[in-house]
Amino acid sequence: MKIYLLLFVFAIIFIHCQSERSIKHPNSPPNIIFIMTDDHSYQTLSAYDDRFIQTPNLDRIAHEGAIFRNSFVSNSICAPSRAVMLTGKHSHMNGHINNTLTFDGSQPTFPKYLQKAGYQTALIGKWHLKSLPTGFDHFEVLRGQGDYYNTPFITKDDTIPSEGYVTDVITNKSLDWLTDRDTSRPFCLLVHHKATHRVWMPPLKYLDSLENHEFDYPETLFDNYVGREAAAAQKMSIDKDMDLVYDLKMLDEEGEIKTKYREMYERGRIKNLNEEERKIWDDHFKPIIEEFKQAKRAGADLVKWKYQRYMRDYIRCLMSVDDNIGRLLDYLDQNNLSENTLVVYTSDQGFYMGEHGWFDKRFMYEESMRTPLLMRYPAIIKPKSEITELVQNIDYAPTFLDLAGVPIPNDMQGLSLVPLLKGENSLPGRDALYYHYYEFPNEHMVKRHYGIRTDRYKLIHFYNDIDDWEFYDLKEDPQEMHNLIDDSNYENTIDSLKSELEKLRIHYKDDSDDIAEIKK
Ligand code: SGN
Ligand code: CA
Repeated sequence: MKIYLLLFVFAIIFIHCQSERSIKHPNSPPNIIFIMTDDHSYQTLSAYDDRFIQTPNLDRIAHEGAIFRNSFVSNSICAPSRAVMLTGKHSHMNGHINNTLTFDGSQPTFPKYLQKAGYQTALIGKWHLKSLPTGFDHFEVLRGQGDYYNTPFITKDDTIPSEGYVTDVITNKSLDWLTDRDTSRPFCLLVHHKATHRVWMPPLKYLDSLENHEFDYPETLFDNYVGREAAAAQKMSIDKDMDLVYDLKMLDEEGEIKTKYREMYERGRIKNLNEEERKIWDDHFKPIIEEFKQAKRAGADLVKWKYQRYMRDYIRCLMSVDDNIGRLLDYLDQNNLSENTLVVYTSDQGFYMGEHGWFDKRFMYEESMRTPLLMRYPAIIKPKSEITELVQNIDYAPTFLDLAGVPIPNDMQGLSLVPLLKGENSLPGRDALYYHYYEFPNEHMVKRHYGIRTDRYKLIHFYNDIDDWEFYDLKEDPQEMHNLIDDSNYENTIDSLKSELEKLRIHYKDDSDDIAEIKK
């Protein structure tokens, strides 16, 4: 009897140690699922802001893990942001400063380091870096921006067609890869969605959703850009640059609504819909087009109408993103993978939902410099963790390597966020963020600029064809409407920020010629 009792006690101790180990000190490196959307604003993720949409599945990642309240990018544009995440280095160091370049895939990236450490690596979805992906055992990527419907995928050997709505297809492919993987090794899977990129083509099943819903207007929808020269010069306004046909789908049969991008929408964007899909699409938009033609809106009325249409399509795309993230999370639960998998959710940058009258991104202003960031990894992250330190997309690569037990290379410029995930509330070596945007002249005409953001202030220098400084006190002016660069009350603060900015440029080794030129 005694021996049975002893065995029972040992068994209890053994089970306890095992569960301790698998929860607190996992003895195998975690799997990583890195989900990224394109142009998803934190304003439309309900864990951040629930004015516009409920995103229960995304919120689940935040509730079961951590939400980063101050998460930013270093260059708010797609391909550069992706290059930063892959390399852990600012744009000037990895060379991919704008969307027009071809990524140098021979350089080290986190998937390559993980691969060397024994991880299986895969990438499904948007890539946008032009050269073929390197560092992945498996990839299926969209051509350039890809399309919303029936879009082809590039694989190692071929280009293959797909059927259906892109967010569903990317998720299906991701689940297939997870199912077929080698279960004896850890994995790192990048699920990179096309949604919610322009031109915001919703899935058919959500076409009618929210049709009668009126979204609240942002306070700055009719911004006049006083004191902000670069903001006044952009071409990304809902009023002037959002195309009625291309962006808002007002393609009338009679051809009376003539716009700059009518052809591009007709022969480009909706060309991929099959006959059946096209019928549902047209049936939905026809009455809206008729009403629009009858109403003859103009001025502020028209801007408001455009805003509502834009929001509806954008949110509908997002509803499908949220559903599909739910499918992925359910798969992890059903396959016993949730405990030992780091799930990361982010976007390649933020987006304007009508703030300052805009769509698109690029500027160092809050809506586009910020990006959503959620992480779940039950082994070390307590549920409902709120992380308020300043973090940036340069930090993802070192974080993944750190969690995988791979030494962080000295030339990576980001910091591991693991201490924050474990509940520490400071990130040594991080007092401020550095930002640098280069894509000018180009679509949307956002001028080149670089700057510094602390937890309270922001200083921006627009250069190249202008030389204009902007300074914001984010506590007093969170919407960045008042450029206080000439306000004598802030003279000392601005001076010290200028010198901090210089230090950051030296620290991150950014001595780009353009900046030097304008400073002479
Ligand atoms: C396309 C879009 C732009 C967008 C860029 C960059 N035009 O060129 O509106 O700013 O992508 O977006 S579109 O007519 O092709 O939709 S990014 O997210 O890829 O950087
Ligand atoms: Ca983007």
